[in-house]
Amino acid sequence: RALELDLREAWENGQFFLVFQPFFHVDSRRLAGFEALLRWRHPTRGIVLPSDFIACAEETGLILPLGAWVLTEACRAAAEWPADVHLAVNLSSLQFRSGHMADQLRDALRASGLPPQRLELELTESALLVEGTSVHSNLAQFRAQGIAIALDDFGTGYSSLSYLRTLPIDRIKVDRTFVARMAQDRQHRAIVHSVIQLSTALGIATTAEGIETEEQIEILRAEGCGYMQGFLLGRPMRATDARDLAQRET
Ligand code: G
Ligand code: G
Ligand code: NA
Ligand code: MN
Repeated sequence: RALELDLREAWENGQFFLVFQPFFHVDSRRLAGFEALLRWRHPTRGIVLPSDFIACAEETGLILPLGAWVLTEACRAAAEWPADVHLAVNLSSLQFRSGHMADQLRDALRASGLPPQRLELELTESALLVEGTSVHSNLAQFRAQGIAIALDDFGTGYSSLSYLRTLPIDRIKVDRTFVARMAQDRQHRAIVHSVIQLSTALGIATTAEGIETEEQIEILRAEGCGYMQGFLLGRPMRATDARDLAQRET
């Protein structure tokens, strides 16, 4: 059956849910927040990951109501966490192009009571680079409300380092392909080093993705990376487990 039909049915039958993967301060190893990640419980295929359905959801336009639902649900969950635990939500560039982003953000924050200072929006390079100034003015408006903007999967796209200076961002997430190889490969380590150096000089926070070994944590500490995320530290978990972890850790 066509994925498109399956997706429509999934939306109508409430088969989507969120999991939350924690991220931590490198220095103290304290919990800093959670990233909301979308999952689809398919009736026969089991749990389906975003890489297998986000593109289709974008093509069919489903990403707009689905994205609004993600924002609402994630903010509702985060409102139960201690006040210093932040929430990161992934956004598709299509959600920006819809022109409804500002309204959706306002509604999700208002309905949940989550302060905007605890919300961060994750965008990929392609979303930030291709779109031009309307996205940038949107982001500036969100940042003025206290919402943070993160550049996801950094290093996998085409953006130049000098471009970082002009982007309205608060955080860079160093893609896990670099983190995975930095302990063994000098060139990957050099890239991680340079990104952290430049980001820090520009006042941009850094999060390293895909931490799987203690050795990687040691390298990140030596390089001055601020935040880290990965299976070694915490897998994506259900909202109730995230809440328990947040209350235990803070
Ligand atoms: O755990 P994982 O396979 O879920 O996530 C892979 C990627 O899928 C994320 O980095 C992100 O780019 C994308 N993703 C996850 N959840 C969402 C979501 O709610 N909305 C959008 N647009 N993308 C998501
Ligand atoms: O694209 P984005 O980086 O936002 O999504 C995170 C994706 O990376 C999710 O699919 C998540 O399950 C996965 N992920 C998170 N931590 C790790 C890790 O330590 N190792 C690996 N291999 N994947 C991870
Ligand atoms: Na992300
Ligand atoms: Mn990422």
